[in-house]
Amino acid sequence: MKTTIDKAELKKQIIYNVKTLYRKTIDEATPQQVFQAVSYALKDDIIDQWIATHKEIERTDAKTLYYLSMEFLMGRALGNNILNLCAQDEVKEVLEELGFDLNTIEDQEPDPALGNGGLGRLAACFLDSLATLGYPAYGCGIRYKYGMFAQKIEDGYQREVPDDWLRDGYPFEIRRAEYACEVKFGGYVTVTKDETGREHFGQAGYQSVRAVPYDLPIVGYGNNVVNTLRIWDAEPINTFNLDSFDKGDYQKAVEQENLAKNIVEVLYPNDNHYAGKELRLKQQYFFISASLQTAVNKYKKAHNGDVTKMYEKVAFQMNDTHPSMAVAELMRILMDEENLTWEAAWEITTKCCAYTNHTIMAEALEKWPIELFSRLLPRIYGIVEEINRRFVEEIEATYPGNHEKIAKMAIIYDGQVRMAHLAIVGSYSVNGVAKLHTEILEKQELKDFYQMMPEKFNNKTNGITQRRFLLHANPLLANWVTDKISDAWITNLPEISKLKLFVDDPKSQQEFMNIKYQNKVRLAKYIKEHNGIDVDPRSIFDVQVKRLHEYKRQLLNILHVMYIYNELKSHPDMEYYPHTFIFGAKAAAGYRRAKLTIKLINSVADVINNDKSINGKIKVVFIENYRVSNAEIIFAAADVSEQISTASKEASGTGNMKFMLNGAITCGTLDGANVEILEEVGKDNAVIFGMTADEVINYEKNGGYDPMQIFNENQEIRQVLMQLINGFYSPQDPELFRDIYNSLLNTYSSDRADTYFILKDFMSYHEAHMKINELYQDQTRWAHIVMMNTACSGKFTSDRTIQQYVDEIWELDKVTVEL
Ligand code: CJB
Repeated sequence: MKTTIDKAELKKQIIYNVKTLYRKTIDEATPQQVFQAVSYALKDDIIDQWIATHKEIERTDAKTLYYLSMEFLMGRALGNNILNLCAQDEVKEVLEELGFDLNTIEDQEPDPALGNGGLGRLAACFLDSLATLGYPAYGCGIRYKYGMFAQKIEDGYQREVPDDWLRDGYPFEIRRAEYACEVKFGGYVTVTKDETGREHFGQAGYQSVRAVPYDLPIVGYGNNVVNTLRIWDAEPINTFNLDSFDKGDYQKAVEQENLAKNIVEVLYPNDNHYAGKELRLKQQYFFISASLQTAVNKYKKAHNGDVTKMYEKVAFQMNDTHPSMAVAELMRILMDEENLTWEAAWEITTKCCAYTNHTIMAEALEKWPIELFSRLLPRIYGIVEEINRRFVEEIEATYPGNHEKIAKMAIIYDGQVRMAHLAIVGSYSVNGVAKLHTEILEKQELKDFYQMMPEKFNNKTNGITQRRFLLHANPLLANWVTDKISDAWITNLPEISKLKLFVDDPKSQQEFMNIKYQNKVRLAKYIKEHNGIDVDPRSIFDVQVKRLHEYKRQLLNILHVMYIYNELKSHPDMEYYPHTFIFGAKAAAGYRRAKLTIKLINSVADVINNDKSINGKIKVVFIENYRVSNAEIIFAAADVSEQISTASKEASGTGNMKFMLNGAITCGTLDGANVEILEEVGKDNAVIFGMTADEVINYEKNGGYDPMQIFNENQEIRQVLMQLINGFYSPQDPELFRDIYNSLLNTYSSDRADTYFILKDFMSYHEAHMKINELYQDQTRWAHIVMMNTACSGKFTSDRTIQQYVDEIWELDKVTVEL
């Protein structure tokens, strides 16, 4: 792929940028300053493509997607932009000529972490695929001043540190003040009648903020297409003035100033968890109102002010229920501002909006109290009430006399607004994110909706972008793959199946394993620098990196490490290949048990890593501050991918796909997309254990199971559990892990004992590990397995996912951009 970047021009530009930004010559510049200078230089080129893309979209009046999401977990942009501009060699050489190393410069960039985990990272992968496939799209989100907190580990505990990602200025963003708009909160609804008797609604006595967009370029791979991630900042509507003091508005002016300051201050660090905070509701409405107002205005400008056919050119995808306010806000804009009737507005809304469900975890379901919702958003609440009234009528018409249906399906019920129901009713498409997940939605969680409106439901199995997670993350393997089968995989991942030709070829196996080894050396070096722990790159790197959540069962993993350690202690000659167990996870700041699990992992690491008697056969490492940038190093180095959620709980998972692509074997349950990974790679090339989703759901219906029986019957498991409360891993405070012990065994707490079936799956998990231990020692077999994983990962590109969304939901028009 040819780049548009000219080396001589780039070099001149970098030197010039260093001069004008920092009043320095290039040899005086710090790496951070060079990072900024290079980024600005590239942005200059990107902007030409950006302008050209938008001209082309306007010229062809192409249908455009607005991907509405509270989270975009972008990760660093510089390296990715360089790759997608196909300018890797040029930039590297120019920097070398100037005396800098590209990797060091890339490392200067903070990780823009405007997201928590899978949901936010999926949004980022989708943007990459949309641009690469040439589909017009905006990501719409919030420019949080502080993104996902940085994690420090102190004395084994997590401490949260603010992520000040904007401190040095972010070179890729552009403030677009001309698109600023007003967003209103509170006050009351006004109604006036016109001469025909028709009612017109408005809002008075409100507070408002000025929403100001910042645009970030999303560069497609080698195709000159540049889309936009538009994130909204909040500013006070009027600059604070003493004038208002005289008018007695002083209090209001202060409040509006504070509202603006607070709204975008920080990303809520909850993953798969609804906390019901007022400020969060404000954030939701803030970015939705701003995004929709601009989308409608843009459409009107191109269509003589007539919005009636907007659905032909615009699609709004709601990334989970967080943006589901969009349904009511679009109705408000169309009725109150565009003067459409309810019916006309409803037709447009329900042909524009689509909803993706990402979880069945009950605790993640958004249900806002009416009191809060109606006080903060009186007009929006009124609209939701009317949507609900009409929907309940429909339920009654479909199921006459069936009050249970109304109780189960109404949008407003029991003093609460159920956001998922609003999203479903207001959308023309409802999708899950993996086959199993969609099935569970249809048969269990959303069964009533599926029965009443089956045509809305569909599956879109998640995917990941191979450009960040192989091309950028693992250059050694990426080059090797290209040497073997050409670089077609970069934009057409299924091509990677051509590697199947090599999986039994000894020389190729050798090369592949050698690359894995070098990536393990790279990770070992990172661990040494960041954790001060020596790990042996010849050991099996067994990795679990993801958010910390009980359902993801990091606890199962660490309890099993404790189990193996006990075995090694009591049978020193036991046949066991050296293992390095690697964890990385952030816990939500208020999630106590998750945080205690981090402490447990670190406590176990302390004891085991310092026990000379086991000859280094086990090492345990907790990688601090797991995030997109170090994830890239970790995936490339993994031998074993731990995907061990309680079956039915993980909607899809996407880390599982990143490991697979990089040549790791999945040790997993039949959950989420693991099921499809198994389908692709075959049962000989994955290790599956544990209960099935059906079994879990059945147990749940019948009140669980009795973990005490396992505790009583299995001496080894009992020993592990006792070590949680006898000070084995916490001599200063033997009671430290009591809560974890209780969660597994005691029923007196509000939860069921062992809610996530850790003990129930324990021995099956152990067998899976023993199997892996055996497989690894047959290096020919192992090489075959991990190469098959890479070769069979074609399905899991987000390019495929996006193409399915386009074909089956959005119907976007492709654009081609010539410069
Ligand atoms: N997910 O990351 C989140 N946060 C939520 O609040 C709900 C779901 C995750 O979304 C991913 C993308 O669809 C899924 O792969 C993952 O299973 C799910 O937990």
